[in-house]
Amino acid sequence: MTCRRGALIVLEGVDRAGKTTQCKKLVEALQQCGQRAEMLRFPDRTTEIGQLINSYLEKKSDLEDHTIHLLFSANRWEQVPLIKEKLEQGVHLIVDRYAFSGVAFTSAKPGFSLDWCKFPDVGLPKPDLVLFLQLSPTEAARRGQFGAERYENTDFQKAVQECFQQLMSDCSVNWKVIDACKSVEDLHKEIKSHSEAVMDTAVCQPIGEL
Ligand code: DGP
Ligand code: NA
Ligand code: NA
Repeated sequence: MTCRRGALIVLEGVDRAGKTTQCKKLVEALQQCGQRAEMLRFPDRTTEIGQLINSYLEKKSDLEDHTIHLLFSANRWEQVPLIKEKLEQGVHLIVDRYAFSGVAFTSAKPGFSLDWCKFPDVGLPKPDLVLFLQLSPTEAARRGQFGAERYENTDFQKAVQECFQQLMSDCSVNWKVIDACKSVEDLHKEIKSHSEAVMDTAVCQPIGEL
């Protein structure tokens, strides 16, 4: 069918929910079924903007909170031509974090409204599906120590989780909440079946905008 574009599927969640592992497994599984699928991740630390973000996350530099928010958004915008090109070629894109992390992580800081945080990402390609890997703070703690990067502490992650909850009340986004406590394989099966469902339907419609 000539109308078929690729699906844009995003995995979101607090740190250590297993997003990266699941993105990789989904891409592999789709490829094994003969589909064209590729993984993207945000922040993309390889670009010039990504290197500024990386240095901020590793606490090698300090940036003002609005400034870093806009850099994270710019880091998504700089990939938009590639995202559109791939989708139009029929490649499914599986994305490790997107604008929702952008909004949740900044609005968890004091003095930032959800609306202000959302604005820079308005107009980005809209995902056909956003899978939210839900992880309780207790289960997160069981997964061991946080690393040394900025944001990797329990109190901040709780605030981020609350911001994600607010974002999930937006019905214009196709959210699916998944219990990330499950085994890697069970989680994978659930994610794959939700993904296949949107690949069968959403991809005959034009790419939307956030
Ligand atoms: P990761 O490479 O997936 O471990 O993500 C790096 C960290 O950056 C993680 O703590 C989440 C946070 N993060 C991801 N995207 C954004 C964003 O757009 N804005 C802000 N403020 N933080 C983000
Ligand atoms: Na991290
Ligand atoms: Na990750």
